Amino acid sequence: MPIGFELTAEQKELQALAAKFAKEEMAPRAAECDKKGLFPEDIYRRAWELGLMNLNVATEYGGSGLALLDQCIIAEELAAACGGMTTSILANCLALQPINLAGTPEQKERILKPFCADYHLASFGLTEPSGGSDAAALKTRAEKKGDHYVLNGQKCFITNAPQASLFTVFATLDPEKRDKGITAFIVPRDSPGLSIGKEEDKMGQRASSTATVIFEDVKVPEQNLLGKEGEGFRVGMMTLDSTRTPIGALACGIARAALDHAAKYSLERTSFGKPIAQHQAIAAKLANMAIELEASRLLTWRSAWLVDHGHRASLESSIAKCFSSDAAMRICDEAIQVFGGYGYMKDYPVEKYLRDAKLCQIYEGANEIQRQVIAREFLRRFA
Ligand code: COS
Repeated sequence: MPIGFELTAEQKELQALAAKFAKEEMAPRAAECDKKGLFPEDIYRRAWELGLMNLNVATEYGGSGLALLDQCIIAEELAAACGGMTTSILANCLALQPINLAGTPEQKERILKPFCADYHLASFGLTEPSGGSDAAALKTRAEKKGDHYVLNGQKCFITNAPQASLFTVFATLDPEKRDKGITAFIVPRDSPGLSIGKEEDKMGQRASSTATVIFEDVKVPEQNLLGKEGEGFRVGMMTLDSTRTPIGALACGIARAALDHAAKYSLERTSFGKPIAQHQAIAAKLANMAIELEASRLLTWRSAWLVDHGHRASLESSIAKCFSSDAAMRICDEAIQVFGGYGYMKDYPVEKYLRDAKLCQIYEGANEIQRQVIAREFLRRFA
């Protein structure tokens, strides 16, 4: 198949739909939600109504059934309006991907169908207070007791946890076995013993909610085991292989918004008798920002293309996520610099972009972990 960069008519339609929703409904609320740490549930419900929420769930189960490239196109448009809202909208894709990958047809019918038929949020429970990077060392315990499992432990920094009605949870049947003991479960919010702990007060992405989830003797019926016992780590890693790429796209959206604002400002603001865009120092900054954004988008789209064409893309998804989020930080930083003192003030949106972009370097695997994955995958070629 030839390589091409022309979007199809359907992709252009999706892009236009996401851009319109982002511009007309998300953007006007972004500053207030950021300032007050509000969770705009009406916006998330509207995203669901428009088919912009359960993007990766097959249409037969009520999702949008979109390819990863389509998801990336949407993620960039939404994130150009608000990174935090986009994280909350995309969190369902992360939480539901383990079910897409390892769920039986019966589980998909029973769980995904009613979930997607109405507005619901789901959360992905992997990270724990003792650490998120060494995922194989997680401590949440699962014990088999007759026809069910009992979960005990805590998950932290869980996106949308306070509002979620469904959790995909990773727990260990035997910590000695590290990754081979980890097992994935589907856990409804109303399971006795499941409670939501402290909600975090974050630096950025404040329109999304983040909280601890506590499991105290939570009974999970056998029917909610995802895949087989001991397969959870692989399911988790395969999930992240496809969900890290849209984080690259989310970072592109934030960076694009920062660059657009900086470019417009540089044409309006004058110093030494001309627009600052005509000073080489500023023009070079804008050029570097544009170069980095273009490279980020290309890496993201290529990674998505690989996944859509059935290739394992652990290397490429880590590269896309890592490069795009690092680039977004540099682009947002330079956008503030172009604005000078005004960029540091909350009257302009660029300081928010920097705070929002920061999280992209941390969640879905810190960039230090991405570099570890990249080095390992790359070195494998020489072993
Ligand atoms: N796809 C399929 N299988 C994978 C895989 C992938 N992407 N990554 C690892 N595996 C398999 C390995 O092949 C290995 O299986 P075998 O023993 O049968 O060969 C097994 O899983 C263990 O893998 P590995 O030895 O690489 O595990 P490590 O403990 O060294 O951990 C990292 C690897 C660091 C990559 C993992 O812990 C990680 O990604 N951590 C970050 C977690 C994260 O992103 N958290 C954020 C949560 S969402 S906000």
